[in-house]
Amino acid sequence: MTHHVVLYKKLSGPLMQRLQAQAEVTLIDDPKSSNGLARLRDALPHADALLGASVKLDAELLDLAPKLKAVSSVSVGVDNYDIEYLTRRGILLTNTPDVLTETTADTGFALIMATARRVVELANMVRDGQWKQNIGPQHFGSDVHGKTLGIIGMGRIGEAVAQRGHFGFGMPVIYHSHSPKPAVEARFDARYRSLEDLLREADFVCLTVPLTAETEGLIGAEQFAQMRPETIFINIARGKVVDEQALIAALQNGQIRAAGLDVFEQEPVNPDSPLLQMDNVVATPHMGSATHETREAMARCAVDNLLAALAGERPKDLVNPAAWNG
Ligand code: 8YV
Repeated sequence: MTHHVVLYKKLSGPLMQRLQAQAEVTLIDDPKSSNGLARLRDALPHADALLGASVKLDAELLDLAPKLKAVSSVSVGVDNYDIEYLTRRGILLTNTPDVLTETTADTGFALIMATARRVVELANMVRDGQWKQNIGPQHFGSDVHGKTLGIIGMGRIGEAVAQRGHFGFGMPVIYHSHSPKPAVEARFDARYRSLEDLLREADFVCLTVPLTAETEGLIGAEQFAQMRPETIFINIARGKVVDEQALIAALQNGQIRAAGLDVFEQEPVNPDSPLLQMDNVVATPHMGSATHETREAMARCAVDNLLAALAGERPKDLVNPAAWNG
């Protein structure tokens, strides 16, 4: 039997050919446009499997897909999926957890460095022909080496950020997570802290938690008030983990020094957002895993997961094992 796969994210030529050799493939390459969404809805009744990312697949949409057996996400985050609904229907959900860890942690440190040393602001000054004399205190940034790195969320990406801080920049590492992680403490000389204590102590606060009902709005006005005026806030998790209006106020009131943000409550971020008007904010377009190598590795992993599921095999990166009845 030939399976019908609906793609809502483009694949490279070799991966597309590999998939087309084993399934009938429909590509919706602009699922967020009204036309693309309409074409996705039209394709769902025939779909045995979906592959893509960055589109919310809720129950209303998936009710249109009675044949669906698997959803393969090209992401580590699974906040775009109703996992209970998928599991109830016996639909396998897979993601791409390991292949993007190092690249996303690199992005975290890119934001730490760019924000602390004011790289974007000063590079723009040079580009704009405004470098007229030796730079002075009004242009100075903050040191990164030796400063205290506070990581909220100690999963794969949090550990990779800790590794960079400890071994690369000689930073004392403190962290907050569901529970203490002795192995992480041994590897990086890291210390567990309550969220409040971490916010009070860290020079850099780096968010790496997944977006869940528990973490949505985790960092709001109360948490920013616990930080120090010299604290730099980094978000490589999800925008909705942060109360964005509280972040804007904290930056405007000098409660924190600066912010490096790769994710936002609404993406793409509103061009009129006050966050984009502040020199002490480095804003990037959800580029955490966005390198040629890593995105191809993610897509390859997603195709592997999807083909395994369609072949009746347990996929490597199964998010909802309760849906597996193999
Ligand atoms: C995006 C990410 O998924 O993996 C995640 O959870 O946030 C990113 O890698 C990616 O932009 C979609 O391919």
